Amino acid sequence: MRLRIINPNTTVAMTHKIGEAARRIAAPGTTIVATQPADGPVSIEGHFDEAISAVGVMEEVLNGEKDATDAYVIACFGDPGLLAARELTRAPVIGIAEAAFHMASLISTRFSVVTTLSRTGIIAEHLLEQYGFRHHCRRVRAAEIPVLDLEEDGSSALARIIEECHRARDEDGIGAIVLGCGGMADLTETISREVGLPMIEGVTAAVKLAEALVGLGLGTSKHGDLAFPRPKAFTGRFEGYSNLTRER
Ligand code: 5HY
Repeated sequence: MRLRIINPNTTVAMTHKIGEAARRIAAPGTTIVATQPADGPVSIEGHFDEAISAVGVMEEVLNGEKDATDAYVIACFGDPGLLAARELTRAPVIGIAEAAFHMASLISTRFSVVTTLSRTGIIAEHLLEQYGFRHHCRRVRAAEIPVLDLEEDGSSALARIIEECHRARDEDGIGAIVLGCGGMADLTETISREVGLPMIEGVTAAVKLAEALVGLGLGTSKHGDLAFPRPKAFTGRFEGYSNLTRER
C-alpha cells in the first residue's frame, strides 16, 4: 500500500524525521510518501497557524489523489483539516491525535498528553472532547517548548519533555502517556526508557491504523457528511477549486 504522510507545517527537517519514524515501523509492502505543503507556517502553535495549514493539507490530499495513494496521515497533533480532507478522498485519512488517543485507550484506562505549548494544549482538549476520549485522559500537559526547538540539536526540548512526563507519571494516576507533537515522532523509545511508562506517539500509531483499515478494505464513507464536496464556484485565490468534481 502507498501511504501519504502529510506534515501540515512547512519545515522539511520535521517532514523528513516524520517519514523516517514511519518507515521504521511500516509493514513490508507499505510505501511511505512524506510530504508537506508548499505554502504555510513553519510550525503550528495556535488556531491561526492551524487554520492556514489546513488549506495546505487539502492541497496535499489532492496531490495524493493523483499519486495512487491508499491512505493518508495528517501528522500534526491538532489534526488540522481532518474532516475536510476526508471529503476529498475514498481513502482512509487519519489524524495523529485521533490515532494516539485510540491506541492509548487500548492499553491503559487513563492516560495523559504531553505536548509542546500550553496554548496549543486547548486544541488537544477540544479534540479529546470531539473524539469522545475526554474521560480517558487525565491531563493535557505542556513542556513549554516552541515546536521548532525539537529540530534544534542541543536544545533543552527533550529534557523538558522528560521532566513533564515524570510529573505526569507521578501525579496523574495514569498507565500511559501520549506525546503531543508530530515532531516527537522519534522520541518514544528514549522517553519510555527514562520514564518507565508506555509512550504513544501519533505518527507511528496512525501508520498502523492506516495499514489495518486498508487491510480490511475500509475507506472513508461517501454516505453523508464525508461525501465529496458539492461542485460550486470558488473565487479569488481559490478559483482553482471551482467545480471540484471528485465523483469517480
Ligand atoms: C505538531 N505543531 O504536531 C503541532 C504540535 C503542537 O507544527 N506540529 C506542529 O504543538 O500542537
